[in-house]
Amino acid sequence: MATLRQPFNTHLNLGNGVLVPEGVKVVRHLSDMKDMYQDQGAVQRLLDNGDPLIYVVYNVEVPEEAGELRHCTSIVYPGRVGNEFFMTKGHFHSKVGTAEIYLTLRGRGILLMQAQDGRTATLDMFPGSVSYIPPYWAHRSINVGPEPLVFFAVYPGDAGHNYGVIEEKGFAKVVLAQDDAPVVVDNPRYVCRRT
Ligand code: S6P
Ligand code: ZN
Repeated sequence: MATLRQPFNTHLNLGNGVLVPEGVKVVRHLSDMKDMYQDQGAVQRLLDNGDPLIYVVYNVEVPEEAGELRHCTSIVYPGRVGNEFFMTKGHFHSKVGTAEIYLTLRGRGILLMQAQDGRTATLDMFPGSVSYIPPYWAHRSINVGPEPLVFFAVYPGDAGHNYGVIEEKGFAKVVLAQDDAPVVVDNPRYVCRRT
């Protein structure tokens, strides 16, 4: 029989998303994902001016094993690279047939998803939205508002993360600011080929 582990609480600050204990913190600056943005001139200007913080993830320490439920909060800061909103890198799960739930606590976002055949979908993220990402969809969170976008996520312990496909091909859509409002448009740099 598997080892019986002790139940435990984590405190989630519903205002800013910070967990206590903090768990494993992942920090992403623009330099960690600079090739993912459209406007490389804007990327360079921001890098020259100090490499902005784009997002932070606080991961509760749970084994990455079948039967477990990994959970974490993500905080995507407000800002733009040119006219493209700050966003997460985005990924498929390594075990691609695993789902995920996002509960948004603060801010406004767009959850951009893409299936392996290139189909895309979006959901609005707002305080109280519970977004279901079914199996087989890559997912990226985009902050389209003026304050931090904060959301809590739960996913299977053995899901894993596959960043390679998105790093190589991008998403078929990008979210840009037009007169300050977010618009979802075709990505001119999308590498159109099946995974
Ligand atoms: C994990 C879940 C989120 C993201 C986080 C950062 O499966 O989808 O916790 O990891 O929002 O995004 P990314 O694409 O850099 O992992
Ligand atoms: Zn995920």
